Amino acid sequence: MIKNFYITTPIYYPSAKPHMGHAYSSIIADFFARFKRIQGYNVFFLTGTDEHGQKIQRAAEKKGMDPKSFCDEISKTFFDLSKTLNLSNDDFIRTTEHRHKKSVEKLWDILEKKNEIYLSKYSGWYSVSDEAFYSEDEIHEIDNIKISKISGSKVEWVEEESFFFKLSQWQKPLLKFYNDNPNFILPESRRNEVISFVKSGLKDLSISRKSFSWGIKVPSNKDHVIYVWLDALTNYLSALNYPDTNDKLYKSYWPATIHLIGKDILRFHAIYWPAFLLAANLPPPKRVYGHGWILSGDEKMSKSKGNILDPIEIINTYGLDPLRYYLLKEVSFGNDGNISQEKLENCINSDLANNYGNLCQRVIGFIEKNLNLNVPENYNFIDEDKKVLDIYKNEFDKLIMSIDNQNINYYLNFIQDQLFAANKYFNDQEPWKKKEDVLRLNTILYVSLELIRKISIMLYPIMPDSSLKALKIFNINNDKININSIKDHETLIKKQSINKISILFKKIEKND
Ligand code: ME8
Repeated sequence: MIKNFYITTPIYYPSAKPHMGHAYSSIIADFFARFKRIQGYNVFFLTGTDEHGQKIQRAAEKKGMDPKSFCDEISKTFFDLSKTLNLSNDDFIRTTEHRHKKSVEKLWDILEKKNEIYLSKYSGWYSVSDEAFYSEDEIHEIDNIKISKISGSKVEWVEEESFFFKLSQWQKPLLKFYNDNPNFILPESRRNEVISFVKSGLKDLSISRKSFSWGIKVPSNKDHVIYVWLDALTNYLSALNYPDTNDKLYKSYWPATIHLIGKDILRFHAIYWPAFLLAANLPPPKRVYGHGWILSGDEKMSKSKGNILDPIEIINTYGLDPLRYYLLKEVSFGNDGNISQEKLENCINSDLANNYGNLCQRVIGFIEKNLNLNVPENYNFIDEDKKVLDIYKNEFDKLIMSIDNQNINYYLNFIQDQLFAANKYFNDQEPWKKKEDVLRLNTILYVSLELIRKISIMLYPIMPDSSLKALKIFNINNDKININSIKDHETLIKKQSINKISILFKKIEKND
């Protein structure tokens, strides 16, 4: 069985510095990438920045900078954020790179040769903020300003010569593709939205602009720049060294396993992208998952709305791993989610400091005092022990399936339940009262150690640093983490020494 897994985030516009919404998509993608790695897959995880188009050109002009220097500056803040978030991405692509230009030009060339492109004139509405064309019925007027009903952003009238992609011809093949690949668009509600949009009819798509210059030139007509979405979507191929389809990366990882995106850019990924690829005779990605929005109050958190929670500030105050855990747990994945500093603090205190941190401290502290930091030398599991240990084996297939269906909340609920169960086990078994019964005492401690090991492995994709700190107890490092090993509960070698653990999460003092 081929065990390759290719996951991507959207490539972000470096029009302003990153915010929590960007951090959210990236952290989720990192979670899946890390999980699949510890499941033994070869993983390629891609993120980057989308640097061409009118939106960026205007943002640069506003700052009085040339677009390339402007992109260099802001793309770096996204690159730096990828480090701050501890992303395990294998590449960071910028669409101003030569390797990307080559790839876009080739794709254009193929589409042109296959007669999928023609020259005509575009007249209609365009949102620079979304870099999207909207039809008359997708527009309304508020206070004399024309606004997209879909995104709420301002639109302007565009009339210019343009190349078109024959999208209308792809309506039927796309519907067939959705039908043959029922899990191509997830969650299901988004799939239904897309299908009904496609069923309502597709118009040919304008894929070049003439009135500005910041972009990749159409190879056969240098007066035009390629529409930024055709340019941007191709990043998923450029990073695999397309057009060299014999390249090892391309061969191993295309078609992508999953493009993880926000629901705002579903149309581009679920309609235009597979249409371009089918037209170029390339296989479309296997899945596009459109997650919900991080809200601030009732509104989408966004640069243009100015209601941004700065991930860097939050990380400086609370640390990275708590933020990663909180975002994954708090938002019902696929839906919109409201986050707040107060709920983050409660989550740190209850789940992380009280449940996980405390379990590690208590068990290791007890073993330090009573067994001189050694794995017990004998044990004999009774039913109560097997009950807390076996659940990992019994639930394992469901856990893997939950990940493969992007059911993050199932996975997190399981961890929360098992943290609770492990603490309860240690309390109920009262090892401090069993000092006379050495076999029972040893068994309780052995089980507790195994539970810490299992839970810490499960937490690795969510909180890599904290998990590794905990796994140091057992000298398990990055390369040795294997999710399959949570099924096992006799992995610890008797009498082997274990390491102490420092405080994992500090409790937040609350005034009320
Ligand atoms: O759309 N909640 O870039 P972008 C959750 N360059 N996720 C959010 C979010 C929020 N409030 N705000 C942004 C673009 N995101 C294009 C993409 S891909 C070929 C080109 C996340 O900088 C979410 O993933 O506007 C959303 O789809 C993406 O950032 C948009 O980032």
